[in-house]
Amino acid sequence: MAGEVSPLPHYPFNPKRGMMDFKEVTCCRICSSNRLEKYLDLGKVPLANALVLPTNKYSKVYPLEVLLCGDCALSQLSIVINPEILYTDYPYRSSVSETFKTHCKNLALILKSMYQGNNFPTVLDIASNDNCLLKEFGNLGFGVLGVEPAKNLDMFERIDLDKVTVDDLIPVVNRFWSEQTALDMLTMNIRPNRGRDFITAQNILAHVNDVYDFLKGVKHQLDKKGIFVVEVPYLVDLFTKNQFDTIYHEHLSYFLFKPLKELFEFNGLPIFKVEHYDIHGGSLRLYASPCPYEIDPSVQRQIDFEKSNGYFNFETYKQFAERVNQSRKDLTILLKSLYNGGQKVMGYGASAKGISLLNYASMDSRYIHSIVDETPAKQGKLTPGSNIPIVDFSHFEKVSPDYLLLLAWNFEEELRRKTSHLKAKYIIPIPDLKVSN
Ligand code: DWN
Repeated sequence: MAGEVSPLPHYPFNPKRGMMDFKEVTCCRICSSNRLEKYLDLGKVPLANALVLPTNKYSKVYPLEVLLCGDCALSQLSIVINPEILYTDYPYRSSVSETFKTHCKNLALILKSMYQGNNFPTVLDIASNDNCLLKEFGNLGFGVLGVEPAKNLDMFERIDLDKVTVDDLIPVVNRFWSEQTALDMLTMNIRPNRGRDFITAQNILAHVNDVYDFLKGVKHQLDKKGIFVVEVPYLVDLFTKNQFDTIYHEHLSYFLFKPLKELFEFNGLPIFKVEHYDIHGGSLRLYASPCPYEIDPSVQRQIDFEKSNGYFNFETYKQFAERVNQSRKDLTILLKSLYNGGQKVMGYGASAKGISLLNYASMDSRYIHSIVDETPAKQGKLTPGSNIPIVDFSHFEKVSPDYLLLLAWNFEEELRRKTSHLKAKYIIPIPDLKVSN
């Protein structure tokens, strides 16, 4: 029933250490295998989005290790951080990036073209953040609803499941997505009679520990002919473009397509089409439905691609780990040499990946003067671990850096366009460290 139903799995209480804020992974979250083998260890680092105040620079650190399942080839972290800690006070805002907003507009147009009904289509967006995607659906006449757990996103009306007040703003159920949340929404009649035509989930599935519970929730809310559209970062891009900075505690899983196909089929949501997009460094978009839509050739093509490129061979993972360790050293050497040469370096984009990268390379405010980020919720705070000040755009003029380290390299074009008036050189850390004008 509605109310404060915690979606959290049990986090063992240890009286000597207080309530545990994480738990160990003992089996694969997709196939339950215990054949988990570590292939990457990035040490103990703080939570990437746990920004700190100048008055309290302490950041708790946690192990960051990636394990490969010997049965289904899912890559996954060795621990799960309590999601209440990660997402209740969440600084990330999707809409800061024009690139991502355009990506969302294109997705909404594609789904509108796929809709075959004869009235207004409805869409539920899971982890709707600041409604970056839902606004695009709303502009196209969709009936929209979000589900978002963060308590510090105050751009939209929230639905308190104890007293539903759906108004013409974008209504958002302020809860973690789970089967229980989906059932509570049914109890409160927050579901069109015929179920939702679309459910979207961008960059959330990799953050979820109990993916079976997540998909059961989708089944409760999706129409029998509805389409579930999921976007996830793709492990092949992570490896081929050396995007090791995207490995941090929010990302519990690093997906190949094959384990996802098996997971969705087991849960009665077979994937009938898969596409690749460059957004966020490289993502897969999956189209799934309980309805037996014709299976697009892209599905088998993706499986064949992963097999023929060695992603079911442990050697591939060992080679990636060697490349990561070299990349960390290269960045440290460059930033230290610039520091010793009296050069002033600023970061651009206090992204979770960028904060992680600086911690892997043990870089702090000695080497990086400050980081510009245009997310108001991040400004005035310090990066966890490295304790680098996060400042607003005006600081580029005030500081006049010699170098700009693009920590949001996935938006390189957008960042370059906005700073072309500066005289600084650019440091692009990923896929391979390079300095350019
Ligand atoms: O999966 C996730 C992705 C989708 O978003 C989450 N776990 C957390 C987050 O990861 P991230 O922080 O690495 O994402 P971004 O979108 O690469 O972060 C970009 C950062 O740069 C944001 O803090 C916004 C900032 N930014 C800016 O200040 N000016 C970005 C652009 C494009 C700009 O023009």
